[in-house]
Amino acid sequence: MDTQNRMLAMLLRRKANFSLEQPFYNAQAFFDLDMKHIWEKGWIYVGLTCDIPNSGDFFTVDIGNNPIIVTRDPDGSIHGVFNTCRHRGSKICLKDKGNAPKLVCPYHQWTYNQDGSLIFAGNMGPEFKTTDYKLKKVHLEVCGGYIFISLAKNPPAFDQFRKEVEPYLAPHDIDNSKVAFEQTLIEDANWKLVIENNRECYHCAGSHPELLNTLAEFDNSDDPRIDPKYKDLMERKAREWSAQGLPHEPTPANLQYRAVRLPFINEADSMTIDGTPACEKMLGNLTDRGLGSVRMLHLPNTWNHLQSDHVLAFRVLPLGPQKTMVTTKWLVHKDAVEGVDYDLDKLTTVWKATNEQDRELAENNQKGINSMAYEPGPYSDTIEFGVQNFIDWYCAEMEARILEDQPDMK
Ligand code: 3BY
Ligand code: FES
Ligand code: FE
Repeated sequence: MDTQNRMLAMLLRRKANFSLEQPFYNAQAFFDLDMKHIWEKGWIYVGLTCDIPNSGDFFTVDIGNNPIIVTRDPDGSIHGVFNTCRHRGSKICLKDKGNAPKLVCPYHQWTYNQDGSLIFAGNMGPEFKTTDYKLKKVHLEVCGGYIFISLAKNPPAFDQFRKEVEPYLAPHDIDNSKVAFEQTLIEDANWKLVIENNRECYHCAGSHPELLNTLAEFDNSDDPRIDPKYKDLMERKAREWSAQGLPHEPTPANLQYRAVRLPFINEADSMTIDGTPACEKMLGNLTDRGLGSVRMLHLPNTWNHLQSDHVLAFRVLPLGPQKTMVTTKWLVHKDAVEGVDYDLDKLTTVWKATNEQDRELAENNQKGINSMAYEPGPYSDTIEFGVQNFIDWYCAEMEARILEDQPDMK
């Protein structure tokens, strides 16, 4: 049986609300199918508009074997192109980020504009037409400062996500923010274990003392653990936020994405050790410090906390069946000055600690799953519904796309 059929059989016999069978988490062949059906077809969060504020700024990102360049052109537009030269295929940009007035291939110096048009190719003869050799473009969309790309020929719709989620992001004005700090962790765990771990706070009490100074463990008003004190706080904050025109109710039920604004506990304004703001200058035109955070999720690869003084943006990229890159960015207002308006230690302590703790949890999860003793185990209905939602989304995507690929199986 080929791998697609093997995976399909496992998807069809899957026990609802149980973790997946072992190969989903550790086999190269299943990882290759994830790359093909999820990562090369859907919308993937790659970076932020404030990563490339100026003309000629670029960053690069690899979606599996596909190196990509995201650039800003002199008109201010953002483009995504494959980082593969149209001459003999060399990778063009070798740096993670930078500024370059033109994209020059290091091999034979074919030279491209930010939008991928070829403007110079030496010694190619009189018949050669530069217009025949543009860099291949990827689909690119921006929502509230978040840049998403799709490598698909015909990507899924993006508009509904933008329409529902942008109003939650807009007040935090990511366009006018800057990256104060960036951290990349390479975790020895399958990307789905990294996301599963993020989708529940069952593990928070046991592992995240710093985070739990401020974060409410629940992100849903019908969570049975919610105490009356937090319910009152939610109601009071909801009134305040509505009065300011800030959306806060959860976006309509949808397995792939979600936005909601929720208050912090302990009167906290920001996810710092003591709950006081990490940055004196607030984002955008915000004036109220007590905005809790907008929790924004877009599967397969980003979750976020947008607060009054800083934004935390997380990006997950798969490197191998048991290797995942997790990049965290801490954003503050672009005019905030380090050492005056914010202190890097204060800004980053909580999530540096949390990320380390989560890395260890995901890696331990992977090690246990690799054992011959592993078998799928049950998710809690009351406290791991976020994991159930993610796994349901993943399984539905994989099933649909395998069937699309093999129409005779329908
Ligand atoms: O992203 C968060 O804030 C938390 C951490 C653990 C669960 N998740 C909802
Ligand atoms: Fe790029 Fe030759 S491969 S110029
Ligand atoms: Fe965690």
